[in-house]
Amino acid sequence: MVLLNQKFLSIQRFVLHRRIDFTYSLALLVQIVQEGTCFPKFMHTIGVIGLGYVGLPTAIGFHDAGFNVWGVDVSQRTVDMVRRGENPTGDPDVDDIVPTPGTERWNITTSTAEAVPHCDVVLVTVPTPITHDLKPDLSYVEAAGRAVFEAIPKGTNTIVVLESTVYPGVTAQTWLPIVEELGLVIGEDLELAYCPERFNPGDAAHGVRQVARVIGCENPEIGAKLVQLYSKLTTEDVRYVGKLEVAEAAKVIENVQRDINIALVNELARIFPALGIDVEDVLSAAATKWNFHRYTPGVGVGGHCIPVDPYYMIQRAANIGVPANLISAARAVNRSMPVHVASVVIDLLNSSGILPQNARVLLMGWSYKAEVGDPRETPAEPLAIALMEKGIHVSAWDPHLDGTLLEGVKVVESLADASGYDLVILVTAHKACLDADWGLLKNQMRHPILYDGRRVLNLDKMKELGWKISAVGMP
Ligand code: SAJ
Repeated sequence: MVLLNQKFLSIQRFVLHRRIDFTYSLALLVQIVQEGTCFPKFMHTIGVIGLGYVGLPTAIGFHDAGFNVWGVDVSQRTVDMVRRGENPTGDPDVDDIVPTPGTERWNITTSTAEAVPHCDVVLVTVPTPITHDLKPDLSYVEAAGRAVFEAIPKGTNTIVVLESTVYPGVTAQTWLPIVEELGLVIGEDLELAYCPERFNPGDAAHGVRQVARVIGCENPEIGAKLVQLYSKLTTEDVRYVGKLEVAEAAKVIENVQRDINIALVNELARIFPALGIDVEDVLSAAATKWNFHRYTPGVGVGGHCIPVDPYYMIQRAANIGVPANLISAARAVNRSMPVHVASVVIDLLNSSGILPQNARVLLMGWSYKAEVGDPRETPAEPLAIALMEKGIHVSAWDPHLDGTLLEGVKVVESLADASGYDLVILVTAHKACLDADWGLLKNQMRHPILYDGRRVLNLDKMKELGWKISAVGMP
């Protein structure tokens, strides 16, 4: 009786709060009548293809939610680490949650062919990077899809969900030809759906179990079942939004919007200093208005999402001959920031009588953002390259990363050993950078010049400590 109330409550909630797809609620109703439960009885085993920053916490989330889980990764190193209960990703939030060896319902393998026949639903969480000429690289999505489809037993109607960020149309355009080539039948052997990952790396409040999700699928019944499946993973809202392209487009524009908003403040961080105004003073003033959305200018936009996904939208628009001028312009502004910061730093050195070819610069942080150990698309790299091109000796300290960062960049293991530098650039706002002993570091400097590339330091305090200060967006 309780269950029945819950089910009708959930429908009522949908009706009340959403402009719903009638067929969807009908599908939910039919399923309740047929199966007597709103949790599809055949969804017991979940497969996750790709155990990276997204896939591993997702696999762990479904395991914690009570499902049998098969995790697959092509990397033997990743599989060996996960099997040992270790965390192969650079995300510290995953460190303590990897199931220990021998845990029930937890199967880790490099073989998609071994895993898929056990699975009712297969989630594909592989990278969608860009090529060197800034074009979408769908090779991982294609390869993962083919491996999954080749392993699906006929007649099992396995649901395959793409979670990677793509442009609208990729799920169908990339996977349907392979499905047809393999002679599989949608509705009998498999169903395709799209549910973009949205979790925010380094932000425990927005992990895979705390973010709202959207589901795109041509079949509303499957859409209904996936809403319930993901409702077991996340505490937040899960919504069926209709066709695949709607969900694909929703995710990519979430990141496009963020890139554009950041580009605006980065552009202002170049305009206002030329007017003798500090951009942060302006942003603080503007932020007193209720609908001003504040972003922070910085040395650049990194990671495998924000500086990448807009190129997917740019390509899709180009394919249909519609200009994406704003998206392209924003990308250009954000891409230019590391070189801009390098030129400001070189001016700072010159104005202090330090020839670039004799200068030694220390980068505080290398990861693309705070509290993660992730160097992908980090702005630190083009910044270091631009400085080294002028003959500057570049070193970097990042407690979240091990080993070589970039050829030519000297890795500093401990700040206590960091001495004889002429200028420090704060590149990543790790807590360890903010909490560093800036007084001690200042005393170890050849020239105590500090450039805050993230506008996170208390610059007045730094000045009191004797640093000569400058920062992005500061005149
Ligand atoms: N950044 C700025 N100024 C800001 C905010 C960020 O310069 O005001 C920089 C960061 O330092 C970093 C880059 O932008 O270098 C991206 O960092 P982020 O925290 O904005 O985003 P990601 O890449 O870690 O995660 C994003 C998130 N997307 C959105 O917030 C719209 C996350 O929710 C997504 O799940 C993720 O992309 C993804 O996987 O797509």
